[in-house]
Amino acid sequence: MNPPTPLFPRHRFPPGFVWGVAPSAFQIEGAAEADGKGPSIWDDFCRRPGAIADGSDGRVACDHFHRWREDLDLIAMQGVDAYRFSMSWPRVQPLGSGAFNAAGLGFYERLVDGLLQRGVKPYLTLNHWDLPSALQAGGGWATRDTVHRFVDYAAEVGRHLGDRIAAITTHNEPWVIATLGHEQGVFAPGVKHRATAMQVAHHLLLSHGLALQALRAQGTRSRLGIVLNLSPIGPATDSEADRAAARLEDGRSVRWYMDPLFLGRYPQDVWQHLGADAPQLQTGDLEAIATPMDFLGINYYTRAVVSASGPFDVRSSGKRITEMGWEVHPEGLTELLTRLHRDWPLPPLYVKENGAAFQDQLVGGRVHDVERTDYIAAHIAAVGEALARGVPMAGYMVWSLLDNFEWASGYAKRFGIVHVDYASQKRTPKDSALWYRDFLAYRRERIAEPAGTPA
Ligand code: IFM
Repeated sequence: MNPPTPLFPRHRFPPGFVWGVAPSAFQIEGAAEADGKGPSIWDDFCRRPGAIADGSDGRVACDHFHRWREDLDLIAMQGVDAYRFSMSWPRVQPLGSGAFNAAGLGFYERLVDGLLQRGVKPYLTLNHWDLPSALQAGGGWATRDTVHRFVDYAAEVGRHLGDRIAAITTHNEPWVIATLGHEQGVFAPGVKHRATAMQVAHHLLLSHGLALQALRAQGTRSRLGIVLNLSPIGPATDSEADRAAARLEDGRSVRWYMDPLFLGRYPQDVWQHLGADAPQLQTGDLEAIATPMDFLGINYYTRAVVSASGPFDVRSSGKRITEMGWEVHPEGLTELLTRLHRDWPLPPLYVKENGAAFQDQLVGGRVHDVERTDYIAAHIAAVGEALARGVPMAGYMVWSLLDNFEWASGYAKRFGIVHVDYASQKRTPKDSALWYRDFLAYRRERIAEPAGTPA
């Protein structure tokens, strides 16, 4: 007998609410050197001994570069409105400056046209971390030159695809690039230097604002925005030390990004805390960063609990913990969305990533991933709750369509709603994929019902 599946969340979602699925280029494409693609900092980082838990890399990944038609059929079968994917910058501009690669751009043109033919809206991310290695050799995101290279890249992509893309995200999770990549050094490019990390964060935000201006100057029809990974951050205890530590962490990971994007300034308390590690700004930077957006994307996986005395043991919460060691805490998503709506003047909000890694068993052609299905159902309900509280939610996307390369964790952590057998590249929709498909079909039926029918 199959395990029980969770009920469909019965919250009201507005007409036009966008349901989707998302992966990113480096995590699924493979074909690391095909058709003139240049290397990225993640190709380089994977070669560092010990950088990736299972010693793997993105050379083949899910071989999506060759199997994209099959993958688009899977997406269409899910019945989603939108597919969020990222473009590999070194695939379309191998050195990150100078000549663009027609073959690389052609791949994404075929992908976008294939989505549109299947009735799925393309949601493109320009930077999901795989910076061209040649730019890193010149200093990468720590240099102002990379800001201008990114704006040129964004403008070229806009010229090729701006007429067919529903939404363009500049950067995915700038906090991860700055903090994990340049302060903790656990992600590419593996730098450990706080002042560099803060300069990187500033350049990412600046390049976002300038890219929006360049795309708007072209008259793009795409909606424009950025995607931040945010969590509600609370103290482990009520002590003043824990509360101060939580405030600072909130400042560094939430307000450091939200304040300049929506208020045109950096948070004073964090700036003071950074001292000499605060970034160098030029006149006009803050105005550029605060260029109005059409949407804000949020990636949510868990809450953060901060203790002044060291890492907090999430297992003490008694909640389910995912394979990433992250506590399952859907209430935190409602809390986060409500707080964002309260504290900043926001455009429509999307959850652009939400999902979980669990240990899956493929048995008899099925994966009964009850925990992942429960996780997704509970987080969709949390978005519904935020809507009921007046938060302008416009969409929700599951991370991820396919099992894929989970960065420093390699292939051991599986986030997909579709199982991938990496040896054969066979795709098998898990029970969570079937549940999500049925939920979306049920939603469409409800929308077709006469107004006034109880949800
Ligand atoms: O796989 C990542 C993704 O690339 C960015 N957001 C978090 C996901 C899970 O760790």
